[in-house]
Amino acid sequence: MDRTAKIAMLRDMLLARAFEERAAREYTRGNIAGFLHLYPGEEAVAVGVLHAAEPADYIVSTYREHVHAMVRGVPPRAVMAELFGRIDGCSKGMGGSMHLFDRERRFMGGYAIVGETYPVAVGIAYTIAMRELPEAVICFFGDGAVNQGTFHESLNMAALWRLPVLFVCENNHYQIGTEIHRHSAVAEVYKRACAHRIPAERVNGMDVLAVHEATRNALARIREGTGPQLLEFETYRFRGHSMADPGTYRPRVEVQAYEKEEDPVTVAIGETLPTYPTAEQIAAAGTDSIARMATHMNEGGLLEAAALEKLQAEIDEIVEDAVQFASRSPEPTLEDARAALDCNRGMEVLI
Ligand SMILES: Cc1ncc(C[n+]2csc(CCOP(=O)(O)OP(=O)(O)O)c2C)c(N)n1
Ligand SMILES: [Mg+2]
Repeated sequence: MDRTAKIAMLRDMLLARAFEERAAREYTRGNIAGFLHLYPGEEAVAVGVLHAAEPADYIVSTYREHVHAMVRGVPPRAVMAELFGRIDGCSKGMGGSMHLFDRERRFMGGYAIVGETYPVAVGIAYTIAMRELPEAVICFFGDGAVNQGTFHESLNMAALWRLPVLFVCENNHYQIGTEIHRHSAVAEVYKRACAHRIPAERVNGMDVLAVHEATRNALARIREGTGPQLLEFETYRFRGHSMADPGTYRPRVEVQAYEKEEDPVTVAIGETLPTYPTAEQIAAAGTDSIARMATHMNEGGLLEAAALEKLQAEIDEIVEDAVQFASRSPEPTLEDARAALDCNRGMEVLI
């Protein structure tokens, strides 16, 4: 992978972190209503996967999807305006945080129901297979979503019909407050795929280069016509499940160990954090996936510290601009809502 491609990935990870931390602030200021599920800590997964995808591929994601949408090319302005519930949002302000959508970029949603993404992905993949196109569907889901019936129904169909789906598990080890060993009899998600004869692999989701490499290989196999693949990325979210969640069920030493990639015992001995980490503490944390990539670039002579600072400053401006844009955008009217209800009139397809 060349320097430009690596810088593009690092840039998207920095944007992801800055955007989400700002969204948290706007939520506490009352500018964003409803649920808000943030992505800090997990950036390497969305960035590594989506940088390996082609523009013709389709993406189906969960309610923790702001970063997936932006990496796919949805402008930060359109994402922030959607979080604010404004007409210039990518779903015209009527979807909100959990329902981002952009047909042009083949970003087929944001879904709030756990386990909802699989059947949608399988449906799209079925159409691709019928048309014999060289496209694929990337279907994101969490570790908690693998216990839904739709997981097995969809994997079975996808395997049986050799559909071009890449199933991507973002295993952050928690289903809200329930740790994976308390919600799953088989805690290694990738092992479940063998029940449906789907090749699967577990990868370090904190290493963006490893995520990218695994995804590129899996997509290449899918395009050869071998049928679906599953990748499990082990990752961790630094914040609570949503903004409504103080995250008190996770031992502080565990959170800190993931952020700093430190030995939990050492962290426990020297435990210093008096409360759940703040955004500033998270940002100042040690070698998380972003710092890991930045170090890789720096040590490889690909990006100097000054260039990184400049990149960070550019990103801060983009995020500020997105917030200003969202603040200026009007709320949708009743007429807008009516027009949205009618948007598919005349496009019905009879089978
Ligand atoms: C069918 C259904 N049941 C319950 C919920 C409530 N719920 C929202 S998120 C969530 C946890 C899902 O955890 P996971 O799949 O691991 O994703 P993560 O939030 O960790 O990214 C639950 C149970 C829901 N949205 N849909
Ligand atoms: Mg989870």
